[in-house]
Order: sequence, then C-alpha cells, then structure tokens
Amino acid sequence: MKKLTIFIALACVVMISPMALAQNWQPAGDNWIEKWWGLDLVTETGGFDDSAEIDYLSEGSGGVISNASVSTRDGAGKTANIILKSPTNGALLGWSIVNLDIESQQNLSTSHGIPDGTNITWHGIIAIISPDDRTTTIHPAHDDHAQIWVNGEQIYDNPDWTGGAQSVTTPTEIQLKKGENFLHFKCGESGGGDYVNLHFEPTDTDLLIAPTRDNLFLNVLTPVEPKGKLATQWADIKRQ
Ligand SMILES: [Ca+2]
Ligand SMILES: [Ca+2]
Repeated sequence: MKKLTIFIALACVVMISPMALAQNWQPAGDNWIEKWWGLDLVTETGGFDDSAEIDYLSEGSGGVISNASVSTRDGAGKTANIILKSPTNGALLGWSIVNLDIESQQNLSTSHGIPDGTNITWHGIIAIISPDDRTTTIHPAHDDHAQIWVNGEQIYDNPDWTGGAQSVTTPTEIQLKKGENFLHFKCGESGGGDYVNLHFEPTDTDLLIAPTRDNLFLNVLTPVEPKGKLATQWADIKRQ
C-alpha cells in the first residue's frame, strides 16, 4: 500500500514538472556560487550610497516585486514575466542566468558583459534547497555596498568593500527551513573594483543550489499552484 502511495505521488509530480527530479544542482559547501538568476545591471545609479537607499525592484515594477519579495517563492516566481523600468534612466531590465567569474575583482561588471563599470548595481537570486531546518553561515565578498535578504528578511547590510573577490569580513548567520529558501544579493558599485561572491559552510555540502549547472532556475522551483499538500510531497520526493 505504501508503494502505491509513493507511485501515485511520483506520477503526479512527473506530470506537473518533468524536470523536477534529478537536477544538476550547483554545489554548496564552501564552493563560491557561480550561477545566479540576475537582473540586468541598473546603470547611472549615482554610486553605492544612493543605490543602497533605493529599492529598484519595487520602483521599477510599480511594486509588483521588491528587494525583500524576490527572496521568497512568490516574488522569485514573478521575475519570470516582469520587465523593470529603471528609475534611474528608464532602461528596460530583465532577468536571466548570469555567470560569475569567482576569481575576478570585476566580476560584477563582467557577469553582464562589461569590463569595469561605474555607478552600477547588481541583483542576483539563488534558491537553496535544504534537507532540514538549520542555522548556518553565509560568507559574502563584495565591492562595494552589499545588502542580502533571505526568505523575505534583510540579514546583511554592509557598505564597506571586503578587500578582495574571495575575501570575507563579515560571516553572517542565517536560518534555513526544510525545503526551498531564497536569497537575494544586491551590490552597488561606485568605481574601481566591483565584485560579488558568496559561499556557505564547509559542512553545507547537502544544500542544493539553483540556478542549476545547466542553467535552469524558474523551471526547477516548486509550482505555486496547486498549493499545500502536493508541494510538500514534491519536496519530500526530491530529497530521496
Ligand atoms: Ca568599487
Ligand atoms: Ca568598477
């Protein structure tokens, strides 16, 4: 009887999203995260002080998404179909997979195809699938001002560059829940070096990170509909 139940649950899941199982997740642990779901750079920001005061996501979307909301399943999902209008200059901004050169002191710029930008702001999202409720620590590197949200709450706000693309000054504790968690990393750059980087704890090798190594993000998230029981079953099955 139990086998039948599992079979039915699996069949439901496969029908809803054939890509749900056996993804090529990015590794966590102490690996720097190389792929992010990133917004096109906000340009002409006036520098990182100005940038840190403005929620470009909210202002650019008429409040549909925000810095905090994209660190939740609901807000991250809404990035699928949204084009922002930059409040700085009216530029149209969309979301896509971006690749960080984890060793570059200008990876904030180069992740969007420019060598060394000035007065620009980077936004990136990852999903973190955890097998349990846990407290762990993130290790962010950034130049210049970084702000980070996890599961709808801001947990990091540091205007000072960390001194190198793989140098961390302020390891910060975060709470993860069993299943999907979302992290939004915003970094404002004024001039000179510009980098963003983040890794978890060496013991966090059992965390699964999306975007996947084969560039899937929205397609590997649990569906918003139907809500409730089915999503829970899917989360359970993914761990097996
Ligand atoms: Ca800088
Ligand atoms: Ca720069």
